Amino acid sequence: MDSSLLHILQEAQAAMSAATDPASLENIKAQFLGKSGKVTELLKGLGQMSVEEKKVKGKEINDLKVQVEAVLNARRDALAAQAMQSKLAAQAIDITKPGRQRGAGGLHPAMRTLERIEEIFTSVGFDLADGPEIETDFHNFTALNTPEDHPARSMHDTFYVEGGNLLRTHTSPMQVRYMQTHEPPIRIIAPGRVYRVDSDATHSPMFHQVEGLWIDQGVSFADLKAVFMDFLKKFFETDDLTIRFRPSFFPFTEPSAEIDMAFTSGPNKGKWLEIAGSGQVHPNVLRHVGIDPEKYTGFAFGVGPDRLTMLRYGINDLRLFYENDIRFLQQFN
Ligand code: 2NM
Repeated sequence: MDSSLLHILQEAQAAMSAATDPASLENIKAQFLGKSGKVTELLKGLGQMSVEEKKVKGKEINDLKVQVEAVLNARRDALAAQAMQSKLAAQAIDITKPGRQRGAGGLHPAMRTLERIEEIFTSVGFDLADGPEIETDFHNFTALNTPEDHPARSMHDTFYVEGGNLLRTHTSPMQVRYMQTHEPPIRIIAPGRVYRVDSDATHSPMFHQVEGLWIDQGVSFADLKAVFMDFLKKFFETDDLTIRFRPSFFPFTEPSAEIDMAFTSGPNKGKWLEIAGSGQVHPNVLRHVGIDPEKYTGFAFGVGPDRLTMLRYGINDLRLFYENDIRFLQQFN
């Protein structure tokens, strides 16, 4: 190759290998192969040459063009490979690093207890009752034989909402609704949230209740005792417990009793714990829901599952239930 052509080729090689990005490479390409690039100008010059000269020079210039193009393509490929390399490096992941832990959620202990109680009672033939948390005065009080002047109806004890309605203070209104729409025999439990104007270290304005109800011909306190004992034994997974009834008063039952429980072995042996309220459903309650008290009797009970949860898991402060401290909650996953 003619030394001036060789010089152009070397020039092109130097310029192209100095190019560090595709845009400047394309600029350099134009300087050699563009409309008025150095190689293009040489090709244009062929027009003035004799046929003999054209043959020789034409081939040489064409060889130059092919080689400049080869240099260009090699550099293009190198720059593209470089770009891909740095893109891969930037996106590299270290597969030896530990994965991100995705904590699986779990049920709140209060809910676990509710579900446990539901499971125990439904397994012996009780149905689940449901109902609204905003209730009418009738379903929460009147139908439950609670007089107009009863202190539970006061603003100090009950959250009233617009339209004369209220936040249910117990789960009994669910049972009232169930009795209004079903004929005996009735065997239900009604779990849920209830609300009272009460807030201190041991009281939360919202807490949980589970009430049970059995109405049929000839249902008695003996049945209540059997059903409740069976429940407690299943709940605490032991036969080593005993219960006692203490006379009490509720507007919706007569007679009424508090149910205490004690373990007959273990560290808490002999300590009596108040566990539930109970009683024979008051005839006035049955009349309010259209059940004949001459034909049917029944018992009802109400337990505080939050209390049972504390006993079962050894939790000593009710406030832990509502603070949602992740360290507390994770223990129940
Ligand atoms: C308790 C204690 C005693 C009760 C009564 C009724 C109903 F609807 F049948 F009248 N439901 N729950 C009841 C009875 C609840 O909770 C401490």
